[in-house]
Amino acid sequence: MADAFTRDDAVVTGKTLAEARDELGKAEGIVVLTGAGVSAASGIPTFRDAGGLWEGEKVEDLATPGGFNRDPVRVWRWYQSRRNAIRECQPHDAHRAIARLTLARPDVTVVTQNVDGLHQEAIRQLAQRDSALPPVLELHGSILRDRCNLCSARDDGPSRQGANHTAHIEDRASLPRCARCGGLMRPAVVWFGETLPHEALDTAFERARQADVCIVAGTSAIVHPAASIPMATLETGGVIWEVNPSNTPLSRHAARTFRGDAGEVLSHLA
Ligand code: BV8
Ligand code: ZN
Repeated sequence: MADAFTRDDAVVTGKTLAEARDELGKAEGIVVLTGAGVSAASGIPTFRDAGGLWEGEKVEDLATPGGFNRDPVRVWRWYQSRRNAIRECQPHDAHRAIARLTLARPDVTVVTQNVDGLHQEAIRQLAQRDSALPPVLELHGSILRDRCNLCSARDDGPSRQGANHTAHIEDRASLPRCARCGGLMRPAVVWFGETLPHEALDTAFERARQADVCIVAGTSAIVHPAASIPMATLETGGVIWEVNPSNTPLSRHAARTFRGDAGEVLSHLA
């Protein structure tokens, strides 16, 4: 058992981890809601931390339909550089711990705001041969897939490689077009002001209402409706556990707070 590892204002000790693991063993229904912090160790920058993806950028230029309509070349180049970087990344301890948990327990639901596909990759890598893979609810879509901005036709491309628009996007002429309607293709992610995939969102809230524990790992918890999901667990008598080196708007609702790295903490919990 690891000794205490300290982060800033709080100490996560072996004792609290053992108690928490014990409580998790008794829990019925667990939801794990993740954000960019669980992929940080895989080398994918978060959005709002120092040096993050949005540093020096304006969100409305890069992650809104208006930004895309105004300058699709700029948006595509930003997403393409993220997609190319993500292709080189592997799941890390946090993804693996969550994969172990959901592979071991059918009552564990993985809900992510991340678009990097690393939870699914960790599950694929750890699952027994030809066993059914537990689903990951992707609330904000996937950067590895494209869809048509007009008719929503999808281009899933080979899974990890992502859609095949690897041709470098120089100008409007090189923008990927829909084979069906000729409209502009776009990354299959959810931008601000766009609704989330209904089925994933409804299932996430339903599982959260049924869960005894909602573990919230690696998210600043300011984007809604994702950040409201843990509250559904609280409102139906469950508890929230937060895994994050920093404070978030959910911290005051958390029954257990692990001020540490998601990989370290979750590896001890799962
Ligand atoms: C919606 C695109 C209905 C994909 C993203 C006014 C007008 C319109 C809408 C709104 C409005 N006011 C509010 C809204 C709702 C809006 C919203 O919530 N805005 C907020 C910012 C105020 N939400 C929406 O628009 C959503 N849609 O509501 O539809 C609707 C329709 C029409 C009109 C109104 C409503 C759509 C939300 C999805 C937006 N898309 N990105 C992409 O490019 O990736 S959101 C973006 O933020 C990312 O997708 C990411 O998933 C999300 C959350 O970020 P985090 O993952 O939390 O990352 P962050 O960097 O913030 O934090 C990292 C955390 O990790 C930190 O806490 C850090 O401490 C921690 N950490 C770091 N290292 C570690 C760690 N933790 C553990 N271990 C470590 N090692
Ligand atoms: Zn189309």
